Amino acid sequence: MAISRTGCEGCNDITCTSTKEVLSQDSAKNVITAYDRVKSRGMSACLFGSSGTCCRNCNMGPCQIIDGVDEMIGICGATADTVAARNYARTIAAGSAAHTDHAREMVKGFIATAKGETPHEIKDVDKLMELAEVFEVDTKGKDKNEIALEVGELALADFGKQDDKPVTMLKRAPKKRQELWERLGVEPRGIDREVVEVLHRTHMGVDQEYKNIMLQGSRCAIGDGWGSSMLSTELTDIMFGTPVPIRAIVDLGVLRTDQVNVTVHGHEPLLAESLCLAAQDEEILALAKKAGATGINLAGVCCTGNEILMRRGIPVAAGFIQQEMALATGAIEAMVVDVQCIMQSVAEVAKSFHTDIITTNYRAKMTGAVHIQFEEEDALGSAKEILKKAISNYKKRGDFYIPQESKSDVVVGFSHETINYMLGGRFRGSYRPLNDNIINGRIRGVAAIVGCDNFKMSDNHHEIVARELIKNDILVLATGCAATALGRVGLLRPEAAKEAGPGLAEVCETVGMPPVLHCGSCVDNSRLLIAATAMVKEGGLGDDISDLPLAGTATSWMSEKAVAIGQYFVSSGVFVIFQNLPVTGAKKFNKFMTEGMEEIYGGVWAIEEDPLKLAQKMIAHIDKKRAALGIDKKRERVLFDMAMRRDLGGGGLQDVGCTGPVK
Ligand code: SF4
Ligand code: MSK
Repeated sequence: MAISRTGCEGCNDITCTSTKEVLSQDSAKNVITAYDRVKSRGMSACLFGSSGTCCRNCNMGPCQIIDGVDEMIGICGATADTVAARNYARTIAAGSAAHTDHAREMVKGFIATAKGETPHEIKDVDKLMELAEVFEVDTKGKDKNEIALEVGELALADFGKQDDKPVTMLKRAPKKRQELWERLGVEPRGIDREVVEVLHRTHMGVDQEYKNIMLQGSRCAIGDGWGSSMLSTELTDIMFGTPVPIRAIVDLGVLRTDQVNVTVHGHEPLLAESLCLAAQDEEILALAKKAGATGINLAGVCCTGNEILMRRGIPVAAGFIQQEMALATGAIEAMVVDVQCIMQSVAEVAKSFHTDIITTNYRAKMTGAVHIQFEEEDALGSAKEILKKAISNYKKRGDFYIPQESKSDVVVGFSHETINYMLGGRFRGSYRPLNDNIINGRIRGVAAIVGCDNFKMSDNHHEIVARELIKNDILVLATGCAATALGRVGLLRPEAAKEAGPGLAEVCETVGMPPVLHCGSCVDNSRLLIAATAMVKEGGLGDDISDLPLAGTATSWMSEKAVAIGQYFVSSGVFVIFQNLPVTGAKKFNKFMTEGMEEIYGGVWAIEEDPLKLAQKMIAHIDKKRAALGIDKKRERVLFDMAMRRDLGGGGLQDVGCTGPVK
């Protein structure tokens, strides 16, 4: 049966203006999107799959388990709790594997850069020195490339380490947390090893005790968050520069009528950074002009977009949920993709236009796409070849529609170092003022909104959650496609402070920062672990991450990576709430995940489908932590006097290098 094209009729789940505008154009009339596929299915998702109790781990099944019904356990006797835990741990392993393989590429690119084999360079020497200390590299008498090479090789070794000592980056966690992990036996030993062990232990007939399975699930997730993801973020920063606040624009209106539009989609910034360099190359610009364009307009999609948005102010055209809409404009000459979150449907949508989908990574090919392998040792050459292909399409552009008005100003680039500096003031650079503002109640707590979009839900859930949080004086840190979604609705502008509660608004206005801080791509959630650790180390808010008035959500999660991220936050002591999780079909396992985890880690999972109630549960958790710290009675407002303003205002946006007029 053909999928019916609903376009934007009955788009009651779409609130995004640019999406609606593009889908209602004649030029997009043949485009079938994920929204159409969701509607055409006409049936709800499989109950066993969505509640976690479908097992196909051996060929006696697949077995659909109904908890409490004797004849509905697995053929092998596996119970609902075992099956749901095994599936959950496998989801964590898959998400961790995606981050890990991404991180490995970044470490290898870092090593190649240290050896002078790429067009990039070691930019952030301070951060390199910090990492050298973590890896105990003797830096005396060595230049930055020699140090980087040693750090890179030691980092790479942590992926395949075979001894039983913890991976190196774990020592960055609060002391008490490290001791807890050691007691529980969940310190990751080798980053790859933990993924392999999850797959082994969840194979038919191995680990059949849900709590024990989840110990390994946590170990694998910790290896992701504190290991591979953190390595990826840090080495990427050292190579391409640690982000500082920068002005930019997001949404489909960033596409240009007069330029060759090239979107970069996926996750690994090595290719995107090379494209940024190649787009300024004289030969390439001359070719673009010869084709009748005034230049090359690079724009991001998903997290590759977030990487170059944060570091270079390159606009982001679309998050995950708008990848098909970007193509449906008919204005894109090439969508260049690497790995993760690239929907196979983009190749089909592109067929209606002159657009090439260009795959660039041997690990991620797609029927209907053109493949141009990105060669790290000839990064600029590969990038130029890709841009030449895009330029050759420019003259073929047919009817197109760019929603010109749909572009939102954003200020992005809030790395942990920036937050430290901005809130710490001109001379100090510390988390003291943030902690003090939490203690005195101006800021009630901190919340992370991370992760994906999901076509099964209305597209405004991130916004509902964020508005409720900031209204209640909770500072929001956002990453990934959630951050893009919040940018589209104007919450990444300093002016959005008007919508915050009085205490948070006062802090934001004094510093000149938005109430929602864009902290990077989905792999950059490790920045939030570092920020939380810095808050603990600063003092006054307990002695572990689990003591902080902190909560996290991946509202509208889609990817397995989101579950891995959630689990590394829970295992680090954070309350994490999703709109749904595949645990509800297994009673004991569900209770363990949503209650029992707290006894072990101080962090716990929660589930709430309604986005407003979800935000309110985050606030309730933050208040619970405030009460435990004894700072719940101090929420009466303390107004800034001039001295306090001077003290805090010294580290404002301009001081950290927030540059450039909004284009
Ligand atoms: Fe069924 Fe057990 Fe095989 Fe899973 S492992 S498919 S529950 S028999
Ligand atoms: S791209 S993992 S949809 S955040 Fe990182 Fe976005 Fe989620 Fe992919």
